[in-house]
Amino acid sequence: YHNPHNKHGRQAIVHLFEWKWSDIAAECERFLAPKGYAGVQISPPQESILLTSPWRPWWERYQPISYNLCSRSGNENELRDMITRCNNVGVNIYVDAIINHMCGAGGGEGTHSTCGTYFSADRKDFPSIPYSSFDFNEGKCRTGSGDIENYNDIYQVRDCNLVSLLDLALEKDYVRGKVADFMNKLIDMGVAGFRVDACKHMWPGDLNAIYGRLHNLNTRWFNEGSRPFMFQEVIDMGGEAIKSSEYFHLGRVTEFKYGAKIGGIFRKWNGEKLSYTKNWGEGWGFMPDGNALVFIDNHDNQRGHGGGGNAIVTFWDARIYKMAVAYMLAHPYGVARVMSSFRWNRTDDWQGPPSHEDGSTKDVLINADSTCGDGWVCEHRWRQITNMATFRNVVNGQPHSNWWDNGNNQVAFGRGNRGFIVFNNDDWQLDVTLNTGMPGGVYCDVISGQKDGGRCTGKTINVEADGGAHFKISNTDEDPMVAIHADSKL
Ligand code: LM2
Ligand code: CA
Repeated sequence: YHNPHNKHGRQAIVHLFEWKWSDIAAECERFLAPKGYAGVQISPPQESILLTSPWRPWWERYQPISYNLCSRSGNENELRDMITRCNNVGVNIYVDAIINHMCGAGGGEGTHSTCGTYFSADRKDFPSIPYSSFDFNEGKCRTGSGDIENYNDIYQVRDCNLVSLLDLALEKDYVRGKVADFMNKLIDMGVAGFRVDACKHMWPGDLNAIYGRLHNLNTRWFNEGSRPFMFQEVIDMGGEAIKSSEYFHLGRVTEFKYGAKIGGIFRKWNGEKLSYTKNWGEGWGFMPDGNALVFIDNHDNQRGHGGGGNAIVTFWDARIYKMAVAYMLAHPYGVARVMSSFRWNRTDDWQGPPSHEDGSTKDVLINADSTCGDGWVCEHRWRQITNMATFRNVVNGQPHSNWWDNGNNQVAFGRGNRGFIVFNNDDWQLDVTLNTGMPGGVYCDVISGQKDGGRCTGKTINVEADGGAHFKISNTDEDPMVAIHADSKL
């Protein structure tokens, strides 16, 4: 459950938040495979409630109505086509699975769902699965409101409603069976694993029972006996009764401390300095490397939901964001996930994806310069980020090496003899000769440009025969960092 089953030595996962299946299929073929992204986290594919006040929020997809594969991103045929096409070019698909709950208690009744399936939140009746009131935790929850009121009480957190979302009784064999059927259908279609939503709110024992019922991955694309990759969303910033370590044996776990800490460091808040990251990773009290799924921001905390607070950096802070993502992709700790967002009006944290008048999601527009338009940000296509995803592939398996810092916010480190990166987040120039550990030669900096048919479109770096190289990075550069790797050698 801990292995992402990456193909062709590819390493980074990208979350194509709210993208339609047809756009993801095209992106796998035209961009992700050629650029070397390993996989895609997709938005929840099951049918969800359809909300109109506020208008079609992104979070309606976190309120399931049925397990029909019919969502705002497309129908079952489109989903199947996308999974097939992505797998055919070696890009894995990971499904965001909402199995803790159904829609909110106040969701009403009727056919206001993404494919028109009838449900009644009032009677806890979801006939297309079917779930009835017996399949929910109401009887078990001991709070007055029926909602989670105290995060220090593990029984409330797991048996009461999270923000009123109807909480499933996952200890019931029947419910486990329905959840496993839903996930197995996706596995049989060819997905490589799941981002499991809201794991803090589910008992590890229940998850263990459900995972145990899952099929092996489809042998059309994966080795015989491959178990699905599970990465479990547990927001553990420390200080709560439930710890991410309770989920380690079940799969990987989202390391929320990573983005919160790195945001504070690049913002230079509270005296934080980049030089303090010499022992980044477990040395910072993060979970064991083999358990961690890391990211700079996610779809929740980029807009103030979930964990992390306002230290989190996002595409809105583009300059330090690119540095933070580059740091993550250069560093060996964890399985890394890159965020790919849509723009929203920042006072409206609920706003859904770019859409037409009728609420249908817009296609992702690709501009001539390969950036995106129509409200799609496509951070994963930003040159600096794409090229660092390649860097991660090139240095895979190499140790963190040749660390240097100036005691402040200028640092550098390498990955064995395969890559080297230098950051200047101080308010003055960086001008220093460093041991890169790389073979001598002329390298192309993959931040300011890249190798393009034997030529370099950005800065070039001369590495001497002894591995030494001189770096000069102005604090006013568009991107105050330089990165070179074995495949950027001219
Ligand atoms: C998650 N992880 O544990 C997701 O990453 C997160 O995006 C989900 O919350 C949450 N769990 C439940 O799956 C989002 C969003 C909430 C939203 C819920 C349900 O962050 O704001 O709650 O989805 O759509 C909304 C309203 C809330 C209301 C609830 C039910 O914001 O006020 O509660 O719907 O109607 C009365
Ligand atoms: Ca629960």
